[in-house]
Amino acid sequence: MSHIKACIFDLDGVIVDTAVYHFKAWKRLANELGFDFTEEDNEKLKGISRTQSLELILGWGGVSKTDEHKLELATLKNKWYVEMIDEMHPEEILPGTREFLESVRDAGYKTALGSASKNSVKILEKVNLINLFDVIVDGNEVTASKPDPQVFLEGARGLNVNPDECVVFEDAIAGVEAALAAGMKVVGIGSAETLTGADLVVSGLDKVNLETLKGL
Ligand code: B16
Ligand code: MG
Repeated sequence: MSHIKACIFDLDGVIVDTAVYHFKAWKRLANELGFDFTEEDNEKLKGISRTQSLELILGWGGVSKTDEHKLELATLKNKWYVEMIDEMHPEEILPGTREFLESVRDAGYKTALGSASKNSVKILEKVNLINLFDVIVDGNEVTASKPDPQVFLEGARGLNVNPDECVVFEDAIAGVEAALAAGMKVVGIGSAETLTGADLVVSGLDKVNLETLKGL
């Protein structure tokens, strides 16, 4: 018998596909610095923080910068990224997301967001989903990025439930590792080859329902 009481959702790659906007903004930055990187490289940026992403990208370009300049570059990338997410609308919500959120809330489960992004509130407002979350924990609150479990443990704490009463929905391997380290169940969103360790892997939230939660 499942004792799940709460669902914690990653944002990018689970609720909306903002990865495409991150990619465009990072690519623009890399191009201005005189190099390029591939969509394959971009996969490695999923779920990790803005500053860690910048470090990886500068490494790929063989470019070194002072800490002050790195801050300027991250700020510039975020400005371009925010210009794009400012144009987001509810049609960009990934299939099944609103329906699943509404059904779990109607059934009495609590809901939280557990994202590395510092822009999560803006995105949830733009796609009109903010009211479906009891608690939001994101990159503004945490001091340690995924795979550290902090973001999900803070979510459980905010919801007043135990970690083992939570299931996390996550598309990035760093996020699956964070959820497992938190002692939570994990539903991977993506491919089972990549998301090893997840209790279940599906292609999207349109493939899960209340029965899925009971089976965990
Ligand atoms: P920001 P998630 C993550 O969101 C993205 O997957 C990752 O690519 C990004 O670097 C990170 O947010 C930080 O985003 O620059 O907006 O603070 O998947 O944890 O929801
Ligand atoms: Mg993600």
